[in-house]
Amino acid sequence: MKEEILVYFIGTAGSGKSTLSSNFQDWFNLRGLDAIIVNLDPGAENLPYEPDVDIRDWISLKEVMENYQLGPNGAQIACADMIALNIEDVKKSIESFKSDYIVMDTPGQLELFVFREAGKYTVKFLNPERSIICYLLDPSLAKTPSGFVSQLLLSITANFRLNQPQINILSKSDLLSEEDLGIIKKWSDDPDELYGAIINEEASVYREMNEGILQIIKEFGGCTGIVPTSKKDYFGIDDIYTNIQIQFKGGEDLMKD
Ligand SMILES: Nc1nc2c(ncn2[C@@H]2O[C@H](COP(=O)(O)OP(=O)(O)OP(=O)(O)O)[C@@H](O)[C@H]2O)c(=O)[nH]1
Ligand SMILES: [Mg+2]
Repeated sequence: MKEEILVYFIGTAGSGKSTLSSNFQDWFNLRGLDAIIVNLDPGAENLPYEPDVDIRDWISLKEVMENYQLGPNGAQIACADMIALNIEDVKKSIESFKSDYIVMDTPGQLELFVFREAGKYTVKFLNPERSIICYLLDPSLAKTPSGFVSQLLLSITANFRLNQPQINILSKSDLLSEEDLGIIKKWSDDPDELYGAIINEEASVYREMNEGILQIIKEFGGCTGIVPTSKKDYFGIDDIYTNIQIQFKGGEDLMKD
């Protein structure tokens, strides 16, 4: 494979993966950089972009529902597993573009990609040396201390499963008030602030559990450096780009090539 970088957008359903994937590609193209988008969601109905490589060319959620007499959830699981069966063709198709950046838009339900073997297999098969995970935290789930911590734990789980460099992103940040955004930033900069907020929110019987969980978040860096993004004015995409450059190019800027 060419020395490309694969950027996987992962997050809970509706967290903004497809929109950010699309804006990410546009941002690159506006700067004269090359980026293609791969849609890995067999159940996607209305994508905000035209995929360059599309898993729906190989797998159809509707057909799987009909052929195997499955409901939508069972069919999603079967489809997620089928991605692994078609990954060789997907790889060939990606390679044919010879692109520098490959944006990977993953299925709506996080667990399909993170918990099932097919997701891990996909990352390993395509290019594990040149892959980075962008984990999207949904602001509607991250506004309370316990909601924020739950999102960080999911992010750490994704990191544990996929074992790739990872950036935490606070998507749709335009939906947060200045005050809420400030509070979330404070929590993400200082685990002790987060601990204080959690203790205030939850009954003290959970104190030990809270301490244990916060310790995990501290140890695995789950809290640090969350990048806010928004679909408005490509907000935050330059920060994602800088993080990726630091990871793979030691900070060297592709745009200066
Ligand atoms: N205000 C605002 N809305 C956003 C932003 N990004 C996405 N949305 C909206 O959030 C909804 C879900 O966005 P998607 O990009 O489809 O999210 P997704 O994670 O791909 O969703 P699934 O694949 O269905 O899980 C859509 O209505 C988007 O328009 C944002 O930055 N700001
Ligand atoms: Mg999507």
